[in-house]
Amino acid sequence: MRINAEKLRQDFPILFQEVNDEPLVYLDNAATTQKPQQVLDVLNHYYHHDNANVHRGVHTLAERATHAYEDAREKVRAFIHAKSTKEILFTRGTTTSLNWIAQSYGLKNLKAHDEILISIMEHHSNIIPWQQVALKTGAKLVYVGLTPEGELDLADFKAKLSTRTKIVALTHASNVLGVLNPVKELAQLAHEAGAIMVVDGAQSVPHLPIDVVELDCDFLAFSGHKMLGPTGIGILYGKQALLEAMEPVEFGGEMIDFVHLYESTWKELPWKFEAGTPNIAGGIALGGAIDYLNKVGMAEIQQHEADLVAYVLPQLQKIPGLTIYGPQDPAKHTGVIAFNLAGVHPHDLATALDMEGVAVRAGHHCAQPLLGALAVPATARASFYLYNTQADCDRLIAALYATKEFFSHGTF
Ligand code: 7TS
Repeated sequence: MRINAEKLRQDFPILFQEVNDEPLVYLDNAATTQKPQQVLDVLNHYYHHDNANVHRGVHTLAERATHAYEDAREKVRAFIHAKSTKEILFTRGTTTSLNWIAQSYGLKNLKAHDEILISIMEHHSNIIPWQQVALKTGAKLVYVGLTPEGELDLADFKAKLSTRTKIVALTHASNVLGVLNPVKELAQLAHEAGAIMVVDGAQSVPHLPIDVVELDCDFLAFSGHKMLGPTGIGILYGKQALLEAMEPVEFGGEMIDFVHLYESTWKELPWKFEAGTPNIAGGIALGGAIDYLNKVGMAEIQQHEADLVAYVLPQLQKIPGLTIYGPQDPAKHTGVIAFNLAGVHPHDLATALDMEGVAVRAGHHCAQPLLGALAVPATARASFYLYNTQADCDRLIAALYATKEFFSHGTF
């Protein structure tokens, strides 16, 4: 069944506003997504009825809050098909999740001359934590490059993967190129080489069905705010055996079993990693976001975005002077499309589109090594989600022609 995006849009109150006297078209979903009324209601309900600290009180509100928070963890588990809630850690977001892996697993398991294999298309959040670990351990950071089409170069990956490789850390979907990397196949190759497989799922988990058992990744990081949930909440999935053997990154309240004067013991998984009062409302609302996504259907969301790309990409390709980065075949492109218009700085382009009510991002998209490889300082980027429609695509195309016209003739 195809998604009825016109109907879904009604659930997102923020979309119904004018920006610069034009109805808003929100195409910055790779940065963050909007929240449906159902998620706002969950947040509101929690603070109106159940607010209390979790895991410590015996009073009714504390029990309700704890139950709702742990219920949300179970929803996350089911959503990515993890085997146990012990494998689901609440974090602040993808960035925190990746830092935890680097600081806990990385620092403990890497030594000088070991290699960490990442790719040139990584977000800074999947680069800098590894740089830091490499600096501290003497391990070496190795980059996989791109094919001329802008996809991950599998031959280069295979050439650089060796018995020295201890960690492979790759994004599932690029936040610039709009490509999906074959992480299942890559995980298998990583395992054959004796490495673990870390997947940055920030741009994939919100957009397609995910099964961590099938992917056989060792860790998966993603953010709630990119999948209709609030900011400040995210997930680190890790295989239980790995997490059991790892030390927490943060210490303090909540995560302890018993505190002696000079040493302490930790709670069991997943709580041993979760020091301090967590983002309770955020976790519960992420559960609400998952309920919403499940109701729409992840396969349906993936299909909807593919339909939008099949509709809009050929139209973008027809605009003279417009360069699109990543694969040119709509079937290979996710709902993230980065582009530049000849003679117009991407920031000016994004500002001009905003004048038409169309919100896109411009900049380096926290992927400076990638932009270096593409030899551009910045790009504009449109990114789609379940509430975007063909009418939104039409508005983007019309706004691009209007911008082109303005910059060539000075008549906006
Ligand atoms: N990894 C990828 C692939 C991302 O796209 C992002 C955020 C992150 C990690 C970090 O996520 P966070 O929630 O911890 O910030 N990407 C973007 C973007 O493309 N525009 O703004 C944020």
